[in-house]
Amino acid sequence: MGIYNSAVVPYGDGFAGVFRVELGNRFPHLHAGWSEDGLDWQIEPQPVVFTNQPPEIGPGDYAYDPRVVKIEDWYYVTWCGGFNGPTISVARTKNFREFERLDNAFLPFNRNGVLFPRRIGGMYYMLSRPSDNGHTPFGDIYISQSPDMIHWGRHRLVMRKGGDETGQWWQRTKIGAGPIPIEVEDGWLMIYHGVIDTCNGFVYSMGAAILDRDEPWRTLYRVNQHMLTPDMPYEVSGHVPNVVFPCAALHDTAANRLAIYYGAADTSCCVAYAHLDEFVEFVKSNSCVF
Ligand code: BMA
Repeated sequence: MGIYNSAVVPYGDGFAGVFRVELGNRFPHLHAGWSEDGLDWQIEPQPVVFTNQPPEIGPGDYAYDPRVVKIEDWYYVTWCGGFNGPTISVARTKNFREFERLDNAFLPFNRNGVLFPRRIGGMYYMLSRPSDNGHTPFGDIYISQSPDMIHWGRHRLVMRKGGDETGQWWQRTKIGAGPIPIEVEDGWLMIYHGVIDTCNGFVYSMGAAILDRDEPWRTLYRVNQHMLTPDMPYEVSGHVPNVVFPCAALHDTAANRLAIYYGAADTSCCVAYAHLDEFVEFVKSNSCVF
């Protein structure tokens, strides 16, 4: 059993979220959840039911690693859905009770679809990682644009995984966008996961980059070391050991606060706190762009 790799947003006087829930058969589903303080969550016992389910876009039940963002009047949910293999599925809701599916954003195979919180130059933007059908070494982050949340194109490469030539072993196997990017003074703060393959399997850590505000395929800064790596007992042991997987971040610029929600060891949901300005400054002053 596990509830992990989940996404939360401010909602009403409290918070709402979409959670990856796995029971004993380990088949992942999305469940809505509610919280007054962002820490103590009531998770709906039944998975999200969509108000529409066009057969052409694949079943909605296979679903994992959700991200949630409010853009204009809607909360959009993106997740890794089953469409003859994993790709990025999309739905929208106003109340976290009724979810309307939109078309899948991309062809299979793709993972880690992460929307920007506002249009840029009139277009919606989404980060993603085209991939293959399994957990093989493959994966750089791309960005795509859409005028309507349905048709995605103008694809650009944002960041490649690290390797010997960069000295960035912690992110040498694959990288994937995490929380919804946060608009800061220097551009878009993009928190992401980076993976290394070791003799004992993959290790998932967290890093961050700053993307250009108007041309977000341009990376201005990219941290040259992991900022969170499996260390605590609940990160190094669980269903899948050695995984920290950030999927959401709440921030309060005026109060200089950042709360990063991440999955630990494919088992539980955790929160890490930072001062937003120190976090950004760390990325800027320990940067290697490649
Ligand atoms: C990734 C995704 C994540 C998971 C991670 C580690 O490819 O499947 O959901 O947390 O592997 O198992």
